[in-house]
Amino acid sequence: MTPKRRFQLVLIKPSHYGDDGYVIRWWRALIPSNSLAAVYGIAADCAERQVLGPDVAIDIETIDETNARIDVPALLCRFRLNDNFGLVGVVGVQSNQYPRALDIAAPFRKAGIAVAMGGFHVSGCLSMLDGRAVELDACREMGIAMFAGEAEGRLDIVLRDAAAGQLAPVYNFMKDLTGIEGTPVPFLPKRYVARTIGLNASFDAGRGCPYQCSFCTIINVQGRTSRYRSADDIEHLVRLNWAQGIHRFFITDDNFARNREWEAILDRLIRLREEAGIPLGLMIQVDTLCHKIPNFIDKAKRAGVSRVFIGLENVNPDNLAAAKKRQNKITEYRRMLLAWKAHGIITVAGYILGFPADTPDSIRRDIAIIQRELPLDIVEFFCLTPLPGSEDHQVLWKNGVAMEPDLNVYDVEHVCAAHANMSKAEWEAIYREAWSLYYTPEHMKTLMRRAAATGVPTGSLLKLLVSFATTVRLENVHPLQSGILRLKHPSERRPGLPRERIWIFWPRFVWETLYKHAVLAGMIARLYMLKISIARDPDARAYTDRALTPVGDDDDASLDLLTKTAGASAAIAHVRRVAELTSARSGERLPGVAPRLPLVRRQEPAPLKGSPAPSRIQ
Ligand code: B12
Ligand code: SF4
Repeated sequence: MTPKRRFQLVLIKPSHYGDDGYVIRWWRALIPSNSLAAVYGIAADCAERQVLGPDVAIDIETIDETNARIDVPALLCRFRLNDNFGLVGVVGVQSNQYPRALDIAAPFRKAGIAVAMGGFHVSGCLSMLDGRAVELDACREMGIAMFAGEAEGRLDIVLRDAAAGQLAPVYNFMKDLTGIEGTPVPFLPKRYVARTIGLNASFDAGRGCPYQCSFCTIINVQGRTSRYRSADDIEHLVRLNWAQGIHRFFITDDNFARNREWEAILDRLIRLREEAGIPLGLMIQVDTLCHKIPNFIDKAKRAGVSRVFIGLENVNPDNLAAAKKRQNKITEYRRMLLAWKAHGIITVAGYILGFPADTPDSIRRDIAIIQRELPLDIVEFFCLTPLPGSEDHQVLWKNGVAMEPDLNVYDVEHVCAAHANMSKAEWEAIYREAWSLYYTPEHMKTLMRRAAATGVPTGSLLKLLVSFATTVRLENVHPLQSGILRLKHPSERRPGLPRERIWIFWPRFVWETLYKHAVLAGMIARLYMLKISIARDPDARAYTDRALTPVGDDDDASLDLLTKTAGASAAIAHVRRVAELTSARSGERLPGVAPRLPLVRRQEPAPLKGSPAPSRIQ
C-alpha cells in the first residue's frame, strides 16, 4: 500500500557549549554517537514494522551536532510541508548537553512540533533525585516529553503518541530494565559514519556493571546486572556494517570484561575475523582485574582488539576506597598492564583528579610514578565530578551542598564542587598541568620506545599522542570531545552571550585555525621523525625500563607506586595477609616477606591475518 502520510522523525544528538560559548563542532568528529546509532536502529525497526499503521511511512533523519550544523529553518520547513506530523527526538542527552538540548528544542516547540528527550541526564535524575531536579522542570515548561530508561521495545509507544498528538510529559521505564538480546542493533548508515574520523562504528554489546563506584552514573541508569546482546546479534551488526565497508568498532560497554556473554561474543568475532576474513579492529573498555579472567586477553587479541581503555582512575588506594572503587588493586596494575603489552595492545587509562586525598603536589608525584613504573601508553585526565545520576551527586544534593549551577560544565573537565585540599583555581590549574606533565617530549619518546619494544604499532600510538598531547592546550576540550578542524558559527553562540561582530569573529577564527594547525604539524613532524629513528634502530626491540620489567618479588619494596602513595602499605599488607592465608590453607610454605607474584614475560605479538589499519577511535 502506498503510504498516505509521512511521519518525520528527526533524531538530534546535541553537543554542548565550549568555554567561549560556541557549540563544540568539528568537520570530522571523533566517533559516531552510539546513543544515536542505538536509537536509529530501533527507529528503523519501527519504520519497517509500520508501527504507525500501513498507510503511514516514517522518514528518519539523524543529526550529530558534534559533526553537523543543525539547519533549523530547513527542518521547520520540512515539518511544515508535512503538517508538523512528526517528532524531534533529542537523543543521548548528557548533563553537560542538557542546556544545549533545550536550546535546540526551543524553535521546534515554538512552531508546535512534538519534541521528546532521552539520555543520561533525564534517566539519571529520575533514577536518583526527586523527579524535578536537576532542571527537569524546564522540559515540563517547554512541553518536551522526557523519556527515562531504554528505548528498546518502547519507542513504538512514543511514536504512536506523537503521531496522535498526545505525547505524555514523562515516560519513565527506569524500574523496568529489560534484556537487550534480540533487540534491534545499533546502526548508522555510512553517510553519517563518514562524518567522523577513520570510519569507526560503535555498539554496546552489553549494559550494566556489577561494581559500585560512587562517582558512576552508569550503574544507576543501566543497572548492576549484566544485560547483553547475543553472539548472533553481534554477528548481524558486524555484517551490516561490513556490507557498507565498515570494520572497525568501539565496543562501548563500560566494562566489557563483566559482560556475561564476553566469551561467546569474542569467539564469534574471532570466527568473523579468521574465517570470514572481516578485518576487525576493536577498542574495548575493561576493569583492572580483567587479566585474571582466563583467556580474556588472548581472545580479545584474536578478535581484533588493538586498544583497551582501562578505568584505572587513581594510584592512591585511599582515594580508590573513598570512591568505593575497591576492585582496583594497585598491586595488580603492573601485572594487568604487562599482560596487555605482551599482546601488543595499546593501553589507555582514565585517571581522575580531585579525589579527597589529592593535592596539586600529590598529583604531580603520582603522575611521575605512573610515567616511571606503569607500562601505560595513554593517560586521560578527568576532574572528579558529581554527575547527576551518581551516588556522589545524590549525597551532595540531599545534604544541600552547593554545586556548580550551570549543567553545561558537567563534562568531567570542569570543577563543579568544592574540594577539601584545593581551591577551585588550584584544581583547575592542576587538571590542565596534568596533561603537560604526562605528555612531555621526553615521556612521549619513552612511550614510542616501549611501543617498539613490545610490538605495539608505533603509527597508531603516534596518532593518539598527537591528539592527547595537544587537544586540551589548543582546543580547550578533552580529547574525547575532539575531532579534526574545529568549526564555529556566530549564530551558534549560547543564548545570553553577546553575538560577536563578524569582522572580529571570522579573522580571529582564521588566525586561530592557522595557529593550531601549525602547532599540530610541528608535533606530527617531531613524532614522525622519532618513529623513523626508532624503526631504524637495530636495538629498538631490546629496549627496556622499570615499567617494562616483569613483576618481581621485590616490587613492594622497590616501587614508588607501592611505597610512596598514602594507603599503599595497607594495600601491600592486605595482599600479604591474603597470600599467607591462601598458602596456609593449601598447606604451602608461607612466602616470607612478599607474596610470590608470577612473572609476566613479554611475548612476541602473534602475527595477524588481515591485520586492520590502525583504528582511530580516540
Ligand atoms: C560511547 C560513549 C561516548 C562516546 C560516544 C558518545 C555517545 N553518547 O555515544 C564518546 C567517546 C564520544 C563520548 C564522549 C563523552 N562522554 Co561519553 N559515554 C559513552 C558511553 C560509554 C556509552 C554511550 C552509549 O552508547 N550508551 C548506550 C545507549 C544505548 O544508551 P543511552 O545513550 O542512554 O540511550 C538509550 C536511552 O537513554 C534511550 N534514549 C536516549 N536518547 C533518547 C531519545 C529519545 C527520543 C528516546 C525516546 C529515547 C532515548 O534509548 C537509548 C537506547 O536504549 C556512556 C556510558 C553508558 N553506559 O551509556 C558514556 C557517557 C554517556 N559519557 C559521558 C561523558 C561525561 C562524556 C564526555 C562529556 C566526556 C568528555 N569530557 O570528553 C564526552 C562528551 C562528548 C559527546 N559529544 O558526547 C557520561 C555522561 C554522564 C552524564 N550524566 O551526563 C557517561 C554516562 C559516562 C560517565 N562517565 O558517566 N562518550
Ligand atoms: S567499574 Fe566503571 S562502570 Fe563499573 S561502577 Fe565503576 S565506574 Fe561504573
